[in-house]
Amino acid sequence: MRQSIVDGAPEIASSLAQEALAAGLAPIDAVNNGYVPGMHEVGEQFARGQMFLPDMMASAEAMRAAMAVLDPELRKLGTERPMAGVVVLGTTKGDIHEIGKILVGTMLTAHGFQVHDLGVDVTGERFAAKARELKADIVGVSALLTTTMRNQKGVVEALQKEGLRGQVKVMVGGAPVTRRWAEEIGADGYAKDAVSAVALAQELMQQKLQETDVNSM
Ligand code: HCB
Repeated sequence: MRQSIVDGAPEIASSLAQEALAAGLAPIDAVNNGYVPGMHEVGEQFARGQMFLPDMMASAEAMRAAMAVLDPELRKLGTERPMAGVVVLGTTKGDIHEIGKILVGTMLTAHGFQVHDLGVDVTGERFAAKARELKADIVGVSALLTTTMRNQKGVVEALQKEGLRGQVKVMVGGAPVTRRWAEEIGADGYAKDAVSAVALAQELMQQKLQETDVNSM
C-alpha cells in the first residue's frame, strides 16, 4: 500500500484496498498503516528534491483511488449512531491540500457527526458564514503549508468578529500544525490525525455541553 502511493499507482492502490477489505482488515488501519506512510515518504522525497510536483500529484491520485474504495466502509458506522454534532470543515485560504481534511470528514461522519465540507482555499469569512447558517458546534480547519497556517488564525478571528466564538469550538490540524500553534492562535484543540480528530471533536462537544449547563444555572 505504502509503495503504491510512492509509485503514484492508482490501480494498484485501489486493488490493494479491495483485497484488504476482503481479508477483513479494518479500513482505518489500511489508511493509517498502509497509505498514509506512503504520503509521508512522498513528502520527504519531495523535500529532498528526489520527487517533483507531478510525482506528488500522481501520489495524491493513488491516495484518492484507495480512499474511493475505503471511504464507504469507513462511513457505514455513521448511519447507525445518534447525531453527535455539526462540524464545518475546510482547508485554509491559499491552500489546496485536501486529502487529510477529507479523511477527517469521513471519520467524523463515521462517528455520527454531521459534516459540511467547504473544500479548499476557504476564507475565514466563509467558515464563519457557514458556521452561522448551520449553527455549527465545531469548525475544523486544515493547513498543510507553513505559509497558510497563519490563515487558521484568520478563521478564529472571523468567528470572533461575527460574535460566534462563544458557540463554536475550533479545531486545527495539518502536517505543520502543532498543539502549541493551536494554543497560540486561540483554537480549542489540535489533532494529529483523523482518529484523534474524532476524539477531540467528542471532547469539545462535552465541553460545550458543560458550558451550556453552567450558563443555564
Ligand atoms: Co504539497 N506540500 N504542495 N501537494 N504535499 C507538502 C505539504 C510538503 C510538506 C512537501 C515537502 O516539501 N516536504 C510541502 C509544504 C512545505 C511547507 O510549507 N513547509 C508541500 C508543498 C511545498 C507544496 C507546493 C507549494 C508545491 C509547489 O507547487 N511547488 C504546492 C502548494 C499548493 C497549494 O496548496 N497552494 C503543493 C501541492 C500539492 C499537490 C496538489 C501535488 C498534492 C495535494 C493534492 C490534494 O490534496 N488533492 C500535495 C501533496 C499530496 C503533499 C504531501 C506529499 C502529502 C499531503 C497529504 O495528503 N498527506 C505533503 C507531504 C506531507 O504532508 N508530509 C506535501 C496525507 C494526509 C492523510 O495527511 O497531514 O494532510 P494530512 O492530514 C492528517 C492530519 O494532519 C490531520 O488529520 C489528517 C488525517 O490523518 N488533519 C486534521 C488534517 N487537517 C486537519 C484538520 C483538523 O481540524 C484536525 C486534524
